[in-house]
Amino acid sequence: MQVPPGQHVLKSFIFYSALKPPEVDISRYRFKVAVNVENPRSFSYEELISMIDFKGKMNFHCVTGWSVLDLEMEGVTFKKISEMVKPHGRFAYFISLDGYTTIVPYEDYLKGILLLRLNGKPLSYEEGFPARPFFEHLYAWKSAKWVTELQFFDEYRDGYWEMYGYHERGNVWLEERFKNEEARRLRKSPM
Ligand SMILES: Nc1nc2c(c(=O)[nH]1)N[C@H]1C(S)=C(S)[C@@H](COP(=O)(O)O)O[C@H]1N2
Ligand SMILES: [Mo]
Repeated sequence: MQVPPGQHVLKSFIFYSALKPPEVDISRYRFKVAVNVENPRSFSYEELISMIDFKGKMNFHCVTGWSVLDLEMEGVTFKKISEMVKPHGRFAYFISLDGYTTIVPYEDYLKGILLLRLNGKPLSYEEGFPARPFFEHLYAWKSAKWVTELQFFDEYRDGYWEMYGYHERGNVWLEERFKNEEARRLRKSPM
């Protein structure tokens, strides 16, 4: 089965931006990985591009019920980034240039990539240029556009949508959309 339960397929993305879209100055852009790691690093866009070690087709699933299939993605595996920085923590926490945040359990984070190129081209601005994390098995709110920092923590903390009741992990096959029934009723949408 290719499409997870409760999802329908669209031909292209619906662009979302919960916060004011940020300014991106690529010459100053850094992807910083420095909290709770043995080797703090701050990568420029060029460095990230030179580190690309994944290319393949993946599917994209928004928790509101739409999916886009067979997207050709290129990026740096978080496995590789972890080998470089040597993190300590049970959760990966992402921070974007617009202030958007999200959290991913460490074992799920290790299955993902820092997405840099989509369908043969760099991400467009609307798609989150220069980079966004991507996890095929998690809902797309975990894919923070315009990401600029990755931190590690032992303690769970909410990111932007998790604060409104969306799930700590968000596995698409287990339909982990909301933390619990109360969160489902109180949910803030659209997202
Ligand atoms: N910075 C930022 N990243 C974000 C969001 C957002 O509002 N701001 N929305 C999330 C949600 S809910 C989804 S479904 C996808 C949408 O990606 P798209 O705009 O490329 O379709 O981005 C995710 N990443
Ligand atoms: Mo979404």
